Amino acid sequence: MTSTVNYGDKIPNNVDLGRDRVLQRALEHWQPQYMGWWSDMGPTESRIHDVYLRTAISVEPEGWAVFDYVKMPEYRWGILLAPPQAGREVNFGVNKGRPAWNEVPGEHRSALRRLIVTQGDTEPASVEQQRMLGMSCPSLYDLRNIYQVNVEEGRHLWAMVYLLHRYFGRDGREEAEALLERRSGDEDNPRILGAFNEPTPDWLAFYMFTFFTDRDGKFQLASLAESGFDPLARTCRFMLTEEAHHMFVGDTGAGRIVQRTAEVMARNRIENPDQVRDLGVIDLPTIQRYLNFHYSVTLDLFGSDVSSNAANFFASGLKGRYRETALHDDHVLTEATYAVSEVAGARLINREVPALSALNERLRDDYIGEVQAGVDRWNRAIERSGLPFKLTLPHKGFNRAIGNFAGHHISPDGRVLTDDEWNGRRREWLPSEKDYAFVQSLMSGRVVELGKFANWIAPPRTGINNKPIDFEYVRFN
Ligand code: BYC
Repeated sequence: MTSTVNYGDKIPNNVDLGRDRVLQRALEHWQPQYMGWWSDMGPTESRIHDVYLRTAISVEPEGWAVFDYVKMPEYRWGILLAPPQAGREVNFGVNKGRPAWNEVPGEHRSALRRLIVTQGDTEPASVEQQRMLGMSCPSLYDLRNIYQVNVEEGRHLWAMVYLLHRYFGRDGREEAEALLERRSGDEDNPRILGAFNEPTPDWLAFYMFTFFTDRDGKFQLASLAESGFDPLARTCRFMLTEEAHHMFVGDTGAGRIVQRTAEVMARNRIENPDQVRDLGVIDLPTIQRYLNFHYSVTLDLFGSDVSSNAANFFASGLKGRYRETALHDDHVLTEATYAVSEVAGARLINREVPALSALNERLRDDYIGEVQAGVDRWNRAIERSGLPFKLTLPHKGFNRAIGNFAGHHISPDGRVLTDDEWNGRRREWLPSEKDYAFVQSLMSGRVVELGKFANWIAPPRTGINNKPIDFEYVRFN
């Protein structure tokens, strides 16, 4: 394993792929299928654009990327693992203290494969969800960013497919093929997790998705980066370095929309959403409804509050907690408890359960802390404009389909509602067809003049890789 990536090979890699001819041939067989999937399901009408993209050339924390114009189908999707750490051990669960595994432990094979497949499935799903958005981009800068996110999600699929091919033999190869066959939103063969079957119909949805849902990616990858199965840990460690940019895109993208709306409202001294819409920007209540939707479907991605799967993943050393090794406890958790919320009649109550069974909930709580900080940043833009509006995260039971709140209606402020109360008010809280139609009416074509931005979004503070904001980030040829 080297830190520099071998770009001489058909499949760029730092895992010495050429030494294992059988594996190399299997992956080279999968490669054209992947290219077929990219051609069918990747960004529309983008084949001949030259896009100013970063490509990983090493896995060192400093200077791992080069920036250059690339046609996306020619992007060098590679297999990149962070360097091994000498003497690494399993750091949690019943196997704590044993050497980390470099091969799949037989008794954990199917659980591990399930985790890798679930992670892998989200990557192509997000590309499918976003494939139409290039046609309505608000600027060349934003277009380049979505394409960067898309090619890197493709690389993350490669990362999981490498693990499946290298460590799981024939069923791993079958799973790798199935990853290219499922389709986001398909009735017969959908993606595995709920949020990845929801449409991403416009750029506000895209930015909310990259802010909320990519951040689930961060927390899940960080937990898998603690895995006692070392190849998975090393793969996820490098994926996390790429993921940071995706969340930056969401955080700043949604932030720029909020900023633009707040500026227009303040300048024109208006607060009524209809008047705000008339000025061609997205009113704050609509932004709040999008936030409510993306936050709640993303909370579902953490799984059930009380989960024997999660307990098994942890006890067997396959999936840790967020920043497991930095936590100060026994890392075994057989004695500890954790509070989970549940619905008891018309009330919400807290119940202490064994901490091992509540690991999904704990990860969800860690995640909530971080998204709150992002929403606070957006609110500062509203405050700066002197407006009395505040974006808020709804209660974590709001609009949930997985876990203790599934089957109940919880208001954004955390009250248990009857069906009638919910049906009477859900349009206030979740985007309606009308909201989507309005947002999409603002995004009917793409804005591609150098340095120009659509009316509904503020320009970014700086460009990419120290380039100016009016740089030609995409050439259409
Ligand atoms: N929708 O005990 P349960 C990312 C299933 S995002 C549908 O509740 P468990 C990215 C569950 O699969 C990060 N089904 O949960 C972001 C299980 O089914 P099986 C992706 C759901 O197993 C943006 C059953 O319900 N990575 O990277 O403890 C762009 C009972 O399971 C859902 C991972 O998720 C749902 N929301 O935990 C691009 C990490 N939730 O197995 C990329 C790997 C649960 O009985 N996955 N179910 O058929 C995991 O760690 C776990 O599978 C989960 C679920 C946390 C997802």
